[in-house]
Amino acid sequence: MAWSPDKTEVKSWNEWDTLRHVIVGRADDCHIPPEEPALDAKVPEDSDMRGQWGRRPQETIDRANELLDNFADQLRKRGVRVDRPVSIDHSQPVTTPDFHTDSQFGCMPPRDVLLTVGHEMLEATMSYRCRWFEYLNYRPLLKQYWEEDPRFRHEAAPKPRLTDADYHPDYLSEKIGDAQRLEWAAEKFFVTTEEEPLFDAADVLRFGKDLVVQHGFTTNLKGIEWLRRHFPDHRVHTVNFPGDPYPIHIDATFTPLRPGLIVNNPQRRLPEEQRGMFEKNGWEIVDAAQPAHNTPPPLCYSSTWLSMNVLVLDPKTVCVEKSEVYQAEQMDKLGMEVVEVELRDAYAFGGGLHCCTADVYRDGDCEDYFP
Ligand code: ABU
Repeated sequence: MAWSPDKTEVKSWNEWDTLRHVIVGRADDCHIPPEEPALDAKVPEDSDMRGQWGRRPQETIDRANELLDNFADQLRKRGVRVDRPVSIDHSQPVTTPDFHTDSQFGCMPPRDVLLTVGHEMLEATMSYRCRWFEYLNYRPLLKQYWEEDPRFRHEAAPKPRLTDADYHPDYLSEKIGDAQRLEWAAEKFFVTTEEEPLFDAADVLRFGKDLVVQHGFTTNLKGIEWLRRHFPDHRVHTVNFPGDPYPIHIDATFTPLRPGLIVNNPQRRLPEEQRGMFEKNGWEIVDAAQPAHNTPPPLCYSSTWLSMNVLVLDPKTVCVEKSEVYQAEQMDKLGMEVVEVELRDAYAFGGGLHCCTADVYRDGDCEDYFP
């Protein structure tokens, strides 16, 4: 049955079928959390964020919200239904029997927390202590979907304990250097240990029957095994991108645009031995264009490669950040219609156009693209 804006239905099997319903995050009450092992390992060593924490300046929150609201309106004008999270109080500390942190993070990148696979939305375990309760920002929406869609499966992965045993102490040093980080990445030695299953939803890409999952800082092998057991009708593939000294989240690294076409970060190429399933099935993997910026904006966790963190609206249309002119030009050459969206001043709140959204409904069914 065709999608109707008057009826709530959760369904999305891949990253590119026509998008009908989406969640767009908010910058409300976003905090820079205090130091903690998994977060510190991701903050670049020369970053302006080192050593400071607290609520983000109000003018930056207002500006990010203005951009996120405009993006939501742009999507609505194109006929997409847009929902927004309800911010909890992120200044509240989190104390469990196993850890304490003095503040939380925010509700800007829903893609990190929520994984939609078919009729299911799965709350990820997360691996940062400051993000342990982040799912609560989305609970009012998930409650509504559950009440309105009888087929909707609301699932939550087991909450991790996040004791010190979850983190390799080698990553706690302030100065590690990129050479050492790259050596560790090549050895698949990341900040998170194999103490318990850990994953962020943004480490997972959906290709119908296949889920492609990055093993890195935020997702460990037990997390991938957990996903494999949780989705027994899927094939779950582990991938690595050894060129990335700070490997979190696959969506500024490997971006499928439509069946048969992926753009790959040229500094984080998929190793030859992991390309088999794509090559055998005639998929093209092309190098992404260079970012338009040499540095991320102030107080930003992410790299300049948010340039390729795009949101595909359908197999011929893609949202690209407005200042990312080289990425837009490449998308055009690849036959995509480009929708420009201004978002750079919201990057610091947790990412780009893919990060700041989570799929609720896309047309299409669960296809096998890699038979
Ligand atoms: N959340 C995506 C960030 C990835 C990157 O910093 O390149």
